[in-house]
Amino acid sequence: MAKPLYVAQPLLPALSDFHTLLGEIWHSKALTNEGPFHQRLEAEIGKYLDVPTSLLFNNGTIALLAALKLYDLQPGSEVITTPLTFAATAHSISWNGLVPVFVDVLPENLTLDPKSVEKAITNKTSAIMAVHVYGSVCELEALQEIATRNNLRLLYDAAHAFGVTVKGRSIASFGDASIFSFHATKLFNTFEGGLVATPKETDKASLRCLRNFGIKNEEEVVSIGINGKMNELQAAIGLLNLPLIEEEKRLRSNLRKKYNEVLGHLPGITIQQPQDGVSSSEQYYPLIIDEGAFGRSRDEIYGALKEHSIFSRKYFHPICTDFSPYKNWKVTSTRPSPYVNTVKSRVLCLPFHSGVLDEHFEKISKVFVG
Ligand code: T4K
Repeated sequence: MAKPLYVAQPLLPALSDFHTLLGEIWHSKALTNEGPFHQRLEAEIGKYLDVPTSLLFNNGTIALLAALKLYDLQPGSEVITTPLTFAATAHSISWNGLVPVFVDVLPENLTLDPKSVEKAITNKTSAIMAVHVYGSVCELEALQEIATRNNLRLLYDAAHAFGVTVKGRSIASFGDASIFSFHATKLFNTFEGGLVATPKETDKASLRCLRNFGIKNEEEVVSIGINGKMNELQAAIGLLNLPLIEEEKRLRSNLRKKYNEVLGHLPGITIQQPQDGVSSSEQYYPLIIDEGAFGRSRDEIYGALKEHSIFSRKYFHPICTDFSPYKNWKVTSTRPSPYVNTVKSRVLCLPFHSGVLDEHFEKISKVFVG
């Protein structure tokens, strides 16, 4: 049996470098609560993302929870989001006592469809939570215009979009807040980790407080916070991984070109399209497989790859409205039938990382072109 190839492979620093930092942790005995590595990593990422507020969290889901909490949205109010995402997006809304309202995605880039968003707005809507799914950037201007006109908060789940720029501007500077994930499967990982970035310096104190149980000082607890702190082991990995991501991105970008050359012209296969002025996050390599035009279904390709021990993933199928907590909830769309219900059985993410070797690439190509 061949060694398995997975959809993701975590970036890891040299073990000896990690040992050195472990030695410093053992020496200082600072394990958590904004220790020295945490402070250094937070400062470095703040610079990298080029935003005034950029706070580390222990994972992306807690970062989502805290970001939503920041705005004191009316309990029970509605937050418009996409069903084509990881469960954490919808769950973070529900855990805040808010109601996720699902709307359709655009066929061009699978992000939230602004016209469907508009259609879903009611007098109970308090926010929009859009997702830069697979690193494809949402319709930033249209969503901001809708949010401003309707007095709604606009948050971006940017778990797949770390380091993306739009015409030179950091993705983290759009909307009210952007949330990143530094999970093991992400381009930049801290084993588990996350971050909330906002374009406002004034958010920093409240978010910091929310991250630390709502504690303002030794005698005052001023908000219903959570334990969202990243520990020193995670921060040490982050400090060592951050300088490695440009090389990993370069290798992934080469792999993307190779995949595109083989798959980009096949009838019935749609590859992720570059967006004007947008730098790639190099997070995922999603495909849309139209069985009618290609001759084989997404599930057949998934199975054929598996026979070679190549584990692609059907992210994000099932979609949120297939999960039991949101089962059969409505998906608002301007189309007669939501596009998301068609595309969910067509999307497939291929292994996309520097561990995909020529021999893997040959096998994957053969599965598609025979
Ligand atoms: N918003 C969005 C849009 C997200 O996609 C996510 C997370 C979040 C929010 C929440 O952020 P976090 O709270 O997770 O920071 C994975 C990840 O667990 C999850 O972080 C990610 N999105 C989601 C898309 O994928 P699974 O269930 O697919 O992971 P798993 O364990 O099957 O991993 C996939 C493959 O990666 C494995 O087959 C092998 C490889 N792998 C994985 C891990 C965990 C490794 O080689 N080493 C590892 O340690 O969810």
